[in-house]
Amino acid sequence: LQMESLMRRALEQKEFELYYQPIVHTDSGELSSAEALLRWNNPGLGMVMPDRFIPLAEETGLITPIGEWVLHEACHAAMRWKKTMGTSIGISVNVSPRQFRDPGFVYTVMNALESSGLEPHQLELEITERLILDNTIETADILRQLDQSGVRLAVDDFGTGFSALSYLKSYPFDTLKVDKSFVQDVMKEADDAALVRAIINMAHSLNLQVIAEGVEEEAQTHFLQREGCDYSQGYFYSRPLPEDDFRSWLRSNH
Ligand code: G
Ligand code: G
Ligand code: MN
Ligand code: NA
Repeated sequence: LQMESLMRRALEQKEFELYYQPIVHTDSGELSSAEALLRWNNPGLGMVMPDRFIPLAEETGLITPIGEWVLHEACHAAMRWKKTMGTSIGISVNVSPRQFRDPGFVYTVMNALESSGLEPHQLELEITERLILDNTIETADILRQLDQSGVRLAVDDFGTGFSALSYLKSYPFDTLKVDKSFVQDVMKEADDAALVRAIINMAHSLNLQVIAEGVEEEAQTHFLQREGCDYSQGYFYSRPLPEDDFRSWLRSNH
């Protein structure tokens, strides 16, 4: 209960902050985009990680205004980088189920794009399988509206849900993010290597791009290069960073 009342005031107290984690081309290691990851700096609680407060934000409905702030902040950050560094960097934003189902969600996305000036294809929304597999008409309709606006759509944590693979055929996704639990053991477990290889091949035959998450070791990058994985993300390249540190990372990697 205390956490809930603190969260209610967190937006106006400006206690939320976005960290950014690079997503690179697997072949070259060059930056492609960044995933925005939410942090809550509360004077009493310290730095709170999203696993601890997103579930409560979902239950209370606070995820709607918080998610709106995240979308605006992320789109504006991508425009700042474009203006100061001259390079176009895509931005990925996590969307949780309750936020996605809010009647104003599509409008909120369009509004974040318009007020920042970011082009729709520079924004990728990450959605979990859990949400997709609800399989309602509303889900299909919202995904279609987002797709038609030019925004990119990614399946997050792919492989950890109850994958009814048929949704990949009927819904307008652009990207699969292979869950880190598979990537972490590709050099140790033949089964995980086989699964990652199969996911990459399946994705490519469906015209989807693949991002490997949780890449921590150089050997994993060689495996992913051999298997033709398009993009990679993980501590091997960089941890999620506050914006200033992300900019420094950008400067030293260009
Ligand atoms: O680094 P990490 O601890 O940031 O993220 C933990 C989890 O929180 C991930 O599953 C991630 O998808 C989720 N998450 C991070 N930022 C956001 C956000 O802005 N919105 C939502 N809905 N989930 C987020
Ligand atoms: O669920 P989602 O994929 O959005 O969340 C990404 C989560 O993975 C965040 O908590 C982020 O901090 C974490 N993460 C990013 N790179 C790595 C990595 O290389 N290893 C591990 N263990 N976690 C990572
Ligand atoms: Mn994600
Ligand atoms: Na993920």
